[in-house]
Amino acid sequence: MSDNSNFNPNSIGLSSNNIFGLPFSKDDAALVLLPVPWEVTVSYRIGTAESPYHIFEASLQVDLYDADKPNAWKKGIYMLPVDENILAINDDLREKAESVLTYMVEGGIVEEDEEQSNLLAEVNAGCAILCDWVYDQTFELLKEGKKVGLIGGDHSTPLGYIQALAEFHKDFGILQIDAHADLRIAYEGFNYSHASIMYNVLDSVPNVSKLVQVGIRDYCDEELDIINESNGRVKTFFDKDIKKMQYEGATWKEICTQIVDSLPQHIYISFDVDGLDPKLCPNTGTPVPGGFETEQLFYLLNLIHSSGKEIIGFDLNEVACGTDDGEGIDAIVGARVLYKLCNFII
Ligand SMILES: [Mn+2]
Repeated sequence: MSDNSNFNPNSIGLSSNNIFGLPFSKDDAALVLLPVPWEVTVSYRIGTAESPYHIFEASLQVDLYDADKPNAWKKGIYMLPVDENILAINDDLREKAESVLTYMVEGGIVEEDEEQSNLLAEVNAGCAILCDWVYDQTFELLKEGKKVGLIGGDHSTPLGYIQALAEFHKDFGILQIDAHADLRIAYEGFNYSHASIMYNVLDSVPNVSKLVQVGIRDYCDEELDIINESNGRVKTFFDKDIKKMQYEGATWKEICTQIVDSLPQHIYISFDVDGLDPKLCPNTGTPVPGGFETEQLFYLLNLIHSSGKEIIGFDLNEVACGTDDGEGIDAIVGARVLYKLCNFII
């Protein structure tokens, strides 16, 4: 156990400490954060693999006092070091995926080209290995009795974590904050695409009895069919419909109550930062106009908490900075969203 008797929560966040400047070790933290520096299948703009570094940096500026959960941090939050080996595999596979994407964008048919087919197969195999790695890492932490948060990386990263949670929970729901439905089947040929995460979850984790999507404003016909044919397993609060309810006089409390009522007792939160208004995440991979203010979603988290339902895990994904030094609003917003998620899970 680390000796935290000299820690002053009112003073500057020390970079020699861990995330949010907190002095905990892995052993004495109730919540462990797993960084997954991965963006192999990103389809538009890169940068999110670096976000664990940038969020860590920005987290040192977050004041520890959280009016919603003033003492939560005292239970201990600890972020594991970024695994450099995973980052190196990401860099290698990212180049290969880019070759396949360029070939496709130029009109090539991957299946008809041996070199591109081999590259695609290699990318898919590497993404399967990443999924297994995330499963192993998070399974071990859950077995130790830790709460776990995952920091992406792109939105493909939490699949292994959600599969590991299913070993501990017979029935749980996912609250997905996102601009995108992410229900595509093997988007662009990538089995583990960021745009396929929720399809893969529904397909491989029967324990997920409900997927509640909030803020969705970019989706295709195929995804709409999956929602409509899900027999209620998927409930989507489209951004357009939320705004319409508000324009016609519904309060945010009424809308959030509908969202919370749609969720089962145990809830996993998959927070894609692009669910927010893009002014708050201008460098994310696939920004879409519309979305939410942070405070609106913090209100939703408060309502979940006061409903007596339990948040059993979360991921924060698709934060990207656009600059090597991580300056700008993206990491600042990412760190604050992360802190709020941390405080509501412990
Ligand atoms: Mn998204």
